[in-house]
Amino acid sequence: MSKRKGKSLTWKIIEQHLVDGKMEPGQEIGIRIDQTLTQDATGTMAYLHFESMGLPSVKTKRSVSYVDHNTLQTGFMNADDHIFLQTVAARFGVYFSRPGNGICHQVHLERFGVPGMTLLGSDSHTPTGGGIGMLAIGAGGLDVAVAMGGAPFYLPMPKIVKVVLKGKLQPFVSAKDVILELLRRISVKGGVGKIYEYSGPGVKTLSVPERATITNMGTELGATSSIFPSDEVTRAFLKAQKRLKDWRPLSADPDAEYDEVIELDLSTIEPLVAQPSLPDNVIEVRKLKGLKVNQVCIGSCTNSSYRDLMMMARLLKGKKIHPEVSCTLSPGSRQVLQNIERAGALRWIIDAGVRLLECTCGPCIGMGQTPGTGSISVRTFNRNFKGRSGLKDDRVYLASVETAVAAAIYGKFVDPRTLGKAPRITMPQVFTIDDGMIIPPPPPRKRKKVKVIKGPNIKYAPVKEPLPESFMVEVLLKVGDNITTDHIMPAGAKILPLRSNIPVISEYVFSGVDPEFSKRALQKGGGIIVGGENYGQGSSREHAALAPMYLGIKAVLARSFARIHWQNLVNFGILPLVFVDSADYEQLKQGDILDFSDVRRQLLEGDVITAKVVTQNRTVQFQHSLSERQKQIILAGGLLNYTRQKAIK
Ligand code: MIC
Ligand code: SF4
Repeated sequence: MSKRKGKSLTWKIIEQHLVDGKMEPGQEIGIRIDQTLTQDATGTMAYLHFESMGLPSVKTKRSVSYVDHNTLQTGFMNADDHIFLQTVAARFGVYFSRPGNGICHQVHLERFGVPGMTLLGSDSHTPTGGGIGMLAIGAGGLDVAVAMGGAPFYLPMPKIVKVVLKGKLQPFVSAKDVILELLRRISVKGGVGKIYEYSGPGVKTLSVPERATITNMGTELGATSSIFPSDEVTRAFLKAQKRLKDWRPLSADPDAEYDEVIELDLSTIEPLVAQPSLPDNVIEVRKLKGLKVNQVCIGSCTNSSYRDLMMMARLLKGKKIHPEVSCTLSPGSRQVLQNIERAGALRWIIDAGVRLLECTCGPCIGMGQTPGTGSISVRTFNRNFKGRSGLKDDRVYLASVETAVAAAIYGKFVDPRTLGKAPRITMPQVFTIDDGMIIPPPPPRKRKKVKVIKGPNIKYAPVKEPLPESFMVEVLLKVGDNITTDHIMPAGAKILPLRSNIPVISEYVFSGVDPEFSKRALQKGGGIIVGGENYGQGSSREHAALAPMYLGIKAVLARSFARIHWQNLVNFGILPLVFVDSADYEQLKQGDILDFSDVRRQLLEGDVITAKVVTQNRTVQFQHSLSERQKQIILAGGLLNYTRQKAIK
């Protein structure tokens, strides 16, 4: 640690929050968490976990519960979740942002985020907070519950990458294109185990919402987080939010050392788009010129800030949406909507023929607006994983607001630079602020009296047995590279309402890949899954570990894992193992039987676990990178058991 000369901003924040471990890349560290956020789809489980810890109140500086993912209310389940979340928040001292108030990341940035603080959120796009200089990290609901209880959050010390921004973006090129350019270079798995820290003269040319677009989509690089310094631009943003007292200047030392350095000249970036069906499948918009577009969706936590919707409105002023395009808008927050309305810009959007949706995630998580068969959808979102839109063979392109609006007007891909003079968007000196849809918790002495209301759909998480000495299991499914949590545990209008009910939601595990999977798992009394590279990328949903655990999955054997999912597997007692020889991945097939004997001892003694493939009469070796603490979690059958055992001791 002391070998470093100057310190990066990330280093400084981690150092100030360090409670356990050494800050050496890859080593497990524990950090104190100042703030937490949850959203409804992961929050119900998180608060059930918290409730089972028996604490009277959260111990963080600030915890906020948002309802933004599932607001369709097609059945009673959804409304039941909302009332549970509202009452449980009041009971335990959590702020509650009501359905319709906006997407968690956008609202948190506006109303709660504080530069230099740590934020842990049960949503993978929590790094949006890095746009104002927070160290903001996504995790599973159980990790967030533990942090709400005041315990540290454990993670491998990331490598810190300096991204030096030079120059200035050209007209019609925006922050979305910056992160798409990085995705093109680094890929959806290139950022695993890293934090991207932005610096250089280009930083000051970007507004807070633009910075937040970049840190938000750093998640698509697989990164642990992304962060910008807190400077005069941050100050102006917080001042306009009437939160000047929360501002403090933060930056890296001039001679700070980094593990890697990347340079990006903003002036050379052109309008880009991610083609189906991964965010790193990036190409220049001009190369798609003329390709017919049927649907355009503007919104999501990536691109629905004041800056983005003012840009949308200005580009649409006096124009009409193409008659063969369905164009929707889901504003990032009620504050954004109120402010574009006050600025007179909402009417240009309405006049153009845009379909107005709620201030929620909406189509981004498959809650409506499923595209038609064979059609092309252009979205300002951050993920275009196959099937996420609700259509199995969807063709979803990710683009900036500028590119998406151009497509909405012309009904086809058009390089936005051909649209004429680019509007210049300036941020308001003071936003219209109305926190009427944020309910603060009652004072501590009144909290005990709050009755937590739980409808019939709300069920506690099942708990696993400790890891047995030995087990013999069948490969229930073999999948390829870049399997997302949307493959493992799909979301969308049908399945999201089941997030508080593990026995029922587990029927849908891998349903889009192999509809027989969950039935087979139950019939066989469990088994294992074989995966390729970057297994479990995408969402933080712990249901992608919890539901397989319920089905009896004992281990996942993969070529590599995405960070949050790996951590969720450990939390729920599923062994995440990596092939020592990747040729073994090729040879294993569905139906093979593996004998893991003496696995508890093997786990304790080293980093390698050997199993016998009974059906092929040979052995295979796997590596794990579990810390001593994580080994104990796996042995205990998951973090809940481990925490209980520790408490008893
Ligand atoms: C997503 O974008 O996939 C989600 C829905 O926001 C998830 C959280 C969830 O599955 O509830 C995420 O990004 O973590
Ligand atoms: Fe919501 Fe989409 Fe953002 Fe996830 S990525 S939090 S679903 S808007």
